[in-house]
Amino acid sequence: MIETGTTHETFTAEECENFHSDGYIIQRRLIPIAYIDTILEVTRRDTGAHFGDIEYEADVNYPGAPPSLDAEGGRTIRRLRQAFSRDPVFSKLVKEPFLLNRLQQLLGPQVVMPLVHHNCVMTKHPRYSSDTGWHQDIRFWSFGNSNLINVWVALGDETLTNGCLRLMPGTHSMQFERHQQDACLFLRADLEQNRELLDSAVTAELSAGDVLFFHARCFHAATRNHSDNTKYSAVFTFRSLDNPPVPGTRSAELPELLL
Ligand SMILES: O=C(O)CCC(=O)C(=O)O
Repeated sequence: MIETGTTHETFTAEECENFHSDGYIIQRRLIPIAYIDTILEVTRRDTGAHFGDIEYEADVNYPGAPPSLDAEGGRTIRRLRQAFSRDPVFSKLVKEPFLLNRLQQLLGPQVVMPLVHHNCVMTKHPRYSSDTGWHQDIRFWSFGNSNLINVWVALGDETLTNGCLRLMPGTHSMQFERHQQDACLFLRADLEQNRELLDSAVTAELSAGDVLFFHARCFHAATRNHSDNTKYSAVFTFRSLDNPPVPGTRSAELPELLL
C-alpha cells in the first residue's frame, strides 16, 4: 500500500509498520498551502536570479541533460541547493510537529538534519531535464549506519508524465551484490538478476502538500519531465543524534541542525 491520507500529527502504528517494511510512506496534504506558496516564491526568486548554490542539469550528465553548461539548455537548473540558507521558511517547516513528530517516531527522540545532503528544492523543467537511474541515496553518504530518512515535499502535482519518483518497496532492508550496480552505483536495468526488483517498482504520484518519507537505502528513480510545466519539490534528510557522519568525509563537511 503506498498512500495514507491523514490530518493527525503522528503516524499510526500501522503507518510506522508500513514504513519499516516498505522503506517509504506517503502522507497526503500534510503541508499547509501557506508553506507551499512561500517556498515556491523563494524558489522562483532564486531560480530567476540563478542565486546561491545551484546544481545544473548539465552538471549531472544523466540521460537527457545538456552536455555542458554552454550547450543549448546548459543553464537549466536541476536543484537549488542549501535551501536553509535561502529563507527561514525551511527551518520553520522542519520543526513543525506534523513533520518532527513523525521523524521522531521513525528515528528516535533526537532528530538531526544534515545540511550537506538534499536540503534543496528540485526543479524539473519540461525541456532539458534528465532521467535519474535507480539508486540508493546513501551510496555516497558516510554515517555510522545507513538509517537516514528523506522527506520529499511535493510543491505541485507529481505524476509519471512530469517525472515523479518511483520506488522499489523493501529494498532498504535488502542486500545487493556489487555487480548488480554499475560503476556509478545505479542498479543495472540490463541484468536479468534485477528483473524482479525492477518489476516491483511503485509510482509515488503526489499533489501539492503531500509528503513522501523514504529510507536512504530505498532504491528510487525518476524520468525527465515530459509535461509542459516545471515540477518543484523540496527535499530534506534526517538522522538520529546517535548516528553521526564519519569524520573527514563529505557527510561531515557542513554543520547540522539538532531539531
Ligand atoms: O527527481 C529525480 O529525478 C530524482 C532525484 C533523486 O532521486 C535524488 O536527488 O536523489
